[in-house]
Amino acid sequence: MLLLRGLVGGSTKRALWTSILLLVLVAQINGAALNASNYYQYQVVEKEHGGPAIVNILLQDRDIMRTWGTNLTAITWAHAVNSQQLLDEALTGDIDFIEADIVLGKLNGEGEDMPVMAHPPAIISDLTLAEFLYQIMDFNRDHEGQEKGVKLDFKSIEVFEGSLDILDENIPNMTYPIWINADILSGPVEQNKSVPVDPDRFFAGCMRYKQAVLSIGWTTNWGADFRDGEYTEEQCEGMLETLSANNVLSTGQSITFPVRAGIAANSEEQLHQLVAAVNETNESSLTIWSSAGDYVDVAKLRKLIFGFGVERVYLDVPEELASQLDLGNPGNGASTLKSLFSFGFISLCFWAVSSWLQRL
Ligand SMILES: *[C@@H]1O[C@H](CO)[C@@H](O)[C@H](O)[C@H]1NC(C)=O
Ligand SMILES: *[C@@H]1O[C@H](CO)[C@@H](O)[C@H](O)[C@H]1NC(C)=O
Ligand SMILES: *[C@@H]1O[C@H](CO)[C@@H](O)[C@H](O)[C@H]1NC(C)=O
Ligand SMILES: *[C@@H]1O[C@H](CO)[C@@H](O)[C@H](O)[C@H]1NC(C)=O
Ligand SMILES: *[C@@H]1O[C@H](CO)[C@@H](O)[C@H](O)[C@H]1NC(C)=O
Ligand SMILES: CC(=O)N[C@H]1CO[C@H](CO)[C@@H](O)[C@@H]1O
Repeated sequence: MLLLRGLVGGSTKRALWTSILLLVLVAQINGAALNASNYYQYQVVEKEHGGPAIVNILLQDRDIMRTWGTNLTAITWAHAVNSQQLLDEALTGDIDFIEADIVLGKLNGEGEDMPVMAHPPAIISDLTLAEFLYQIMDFNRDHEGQEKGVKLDFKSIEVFEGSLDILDENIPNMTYPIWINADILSGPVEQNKSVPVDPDRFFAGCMRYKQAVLSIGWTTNWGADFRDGEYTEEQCEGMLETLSANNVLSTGQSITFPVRAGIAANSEEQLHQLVAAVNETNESSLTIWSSAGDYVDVAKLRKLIFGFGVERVYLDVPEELASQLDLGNPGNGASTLKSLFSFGFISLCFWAVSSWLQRL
């Protein structure tokens, strides 16, 4: 202070003090802006393979915390892992979750019908469900901290019920995420080609796997030539009705709704209502999936994802769509404001203060 007094005098001194005061104020505002954003939240833990910074969340009801992150869209998927070769690739690859389909069919086309890994109309596979689960468990045992999650998509109620013995043996031993998926209701667009999995029988079977996430959706009819079509209010209400009729909302099991990207993009309001309704009693999320070649309104889908937030949306879509979504760039709105505050505010204020000083 003494030094300052000796060096400057008169109006220059007053201007300097005002600018120091302003700078202190600016630094404080800037700090508060950083705190108000989720900036710190994303900086707590680095993901193992160098993905975005993340924090711990609980994916199952055991006391196992994992660093999957609050950014659920950053979780990576191997989709339709329905053969030995694809399973080998998925296990050695740098992905978090293995998704596969199960039908009642034949191993290598021979012998009795049993649960095998295949997507209809295929009913022949070189991989049975039992072997599939065994190999993943074996891998996960040897790769602590890099375990892969499993999502099983059961294509009929017959194959689900025929798999219960295998699931009984395996699921209690799983120390990693397990999702059980089925399309339990007829959905968009006027889908009437495939028969949904009977919801009552499906939930009855699922009740014994408290640690499993229930992934429950609608059958869909969509593709490259579709533009209109949405998850209707009736379809979402139907989902709520079957959930409450089967007491699913009182069990504490986590729920995710798998929705097809192109259709979900048109259904923002209904999906918000659905998730909010389930949220009253239980945790729920969306899993956005897409088939290669599906028409998707990318702008609308981005809006949907940022509307729910990346901490509530899993994203299992082809790479092309994922890159079009450009989720690293939230675009206009709150997030832009956030980064403007975080990184641009100080320099903006320096500029303001210095131009003000020049006018004195
Ligand atoms: C920001 O949050 C941290 C931790 O909650 C707190 O210690 C710090 O004082 C806050 N800073 C400001 C400028 O509010
Ligand atoms: C599951 O764990 C039990 C007890 O440790 C063991 O006896 C059983 O063989 C395991 N099952 C599988 C499929 O690994
Ligand atoms: C399925 O839906 C289409 C289009 O609405 C309709 O033309 C067809 O008759 C329906 N088929 C059955 C079996 O209901
Ligand atoms: C879900 O419920 C919690 C607690 O009741 C609430 O804080 C949160 O805002 C709800 N989220 C949505 C998306 O409705
Ligand atoms: C979430 O993950 C996606 C995909 O990895 C990434 O592009 C995006 O930047 C992440 N967002 C946040 C807020 O971390
Ligand atoms: C994860 C979660 O919120 N679970 C709750 C689901 O609903 C039941 C009944 O209201 C609660 O007991 C669980 O804690």
